[in-house]
Amino acid sequence: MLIEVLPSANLSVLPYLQNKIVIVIDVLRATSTMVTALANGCQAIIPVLTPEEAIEKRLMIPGALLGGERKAIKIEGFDLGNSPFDYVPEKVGGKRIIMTTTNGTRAIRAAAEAPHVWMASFLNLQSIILSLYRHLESNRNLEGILIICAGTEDRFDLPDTLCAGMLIDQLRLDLEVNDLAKAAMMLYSLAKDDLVNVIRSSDHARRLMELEFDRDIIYCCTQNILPIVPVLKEGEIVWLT
Ligand code: 3SL
Ligand code: MG
Repeated sequence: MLIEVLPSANLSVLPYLQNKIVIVIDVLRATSTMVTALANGCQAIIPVLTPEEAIEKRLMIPGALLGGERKAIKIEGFDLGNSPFDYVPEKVGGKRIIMTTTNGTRAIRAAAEAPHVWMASFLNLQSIILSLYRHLESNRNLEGILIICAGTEDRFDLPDTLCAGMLIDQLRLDLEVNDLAKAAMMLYSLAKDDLVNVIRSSDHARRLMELEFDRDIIYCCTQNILPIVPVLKEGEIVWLT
């Protein structure tokens, strides 16, 4: 099985999508927050590119909440930011959320043409792995797995790459990997015994700590606590069934 990792997402991912299962990772914080929202009873998340698109979409979905960030801060007039702690059951239970973030939702939208798009984070990695085994078994036409790290504004992002490395490290499949997949595994094996501190030292985590989002980082580094695989289905992110 071919497994490739891309360092960031924009429309340049398009040539890689055919016959692939795509896994989008934005550890800090979009995919971690999405998994949390679904675990807390949110009905669906609709990823959009801009705050304006979000506001326009809400006109067609009465009762939907607006969520997301720019420069890590909640967008003015939105109901929720991009902290997983915003997405508590009392706020998101039974709701659809229209969400826009700087990197995560952009990566998901860039991947939308792929036949299968899933969202991963440390929180749900074990469920991703178990679902991959089942899915590959029943979809023999798939040619490989493409992991798209959301990256940070088109640049390499250490937390996303470490999560990709852990995913590949724990996949018990006969794998052919690209160079970044190899590098991700190497980085993960160097960092795994001190993962939280390595992630706290990354560029984006330092920025989040300046904004007092330290507990978000610790939460987003927690492994395998949410048994959920979010999947993009007709433009909405829902549980894989
Ligand atoms: O870029 C994104 O999608 C965000 O998750 C970034 S932040 O952690 O909210 O700054
Ligand atoms: Mg990120």
